[in-house]
Amino acid sequence: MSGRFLTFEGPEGAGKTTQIARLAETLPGALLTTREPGGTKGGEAVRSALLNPDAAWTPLAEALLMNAARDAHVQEVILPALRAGTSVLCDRYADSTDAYQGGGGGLDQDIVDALRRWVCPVEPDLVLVFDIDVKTGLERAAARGAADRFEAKGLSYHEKVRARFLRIAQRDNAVLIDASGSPEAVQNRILSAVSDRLPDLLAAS
Ligand code: Z5A
Repeated sequence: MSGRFLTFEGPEGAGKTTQIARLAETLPGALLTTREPGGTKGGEAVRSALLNPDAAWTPLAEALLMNAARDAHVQEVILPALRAGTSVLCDRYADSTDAYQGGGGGLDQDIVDALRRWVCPVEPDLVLVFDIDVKTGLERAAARGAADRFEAKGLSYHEKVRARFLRIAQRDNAVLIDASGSPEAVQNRILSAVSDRLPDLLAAS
């Protein structure tokens, strides 16, 4: 596998989507940007079901659905791209299941870990974990329109999600990105982290 795999993680409204677009414009070489849940036709259908504010899913059902979508995404999109030498910038991946269903929803860690072993044959080269004060993130997301099912969960749920992301950021393949301040300031922090951890990606042609 020769492409690099970068994932963007963090709480709601942290600015991941904005920053993926900016990084994709900056990086040389073959690149694919994608997202979870989603990234395939089936995955996007699962996404609609999961975000529907009228639906009620338990944390276990959420984790199963997220991983059903992820399996298709990994097999149909991520692995073929990496094998072809294309780097992948992915808006959320398995660490979101850990943070939301595990941290926020209280799902047993053994289940989260087992699903990851079954569904994820590839782990990211770099996980950019965005960190933002929960209220600020939710305000940013709310400014865009009606709340989806995850945005509508309470403040304490989102605080637990953030706490789990802070733990994930301590892993060797992860780096914590302060997502406060202007989009330009956040972009500079990301470029600095990528240049530090994956200098070959910035040099690729
Ligand atoms: N989920 C899960 O539970 N388990 C899983 O395994 C996976 C996902 C894979 C996906 O919804 C939901 O699925 C997600 C977790 C769950 N829900 N939550 N919570 P989504 O894709 O709609 O949610 P999201 O990933 O959090 O996306 P988001 O709300 O769009 O946030 P974002 O991508 O981090 O932020 P953004 O779209 O770039 O920016 C949000 C707004 O803030 C927008 O108006 C921007 O213009 C603005 N913005 C961006 N940067 C800044 C700065 N620096 N300053 C001020 N304003 C800014």
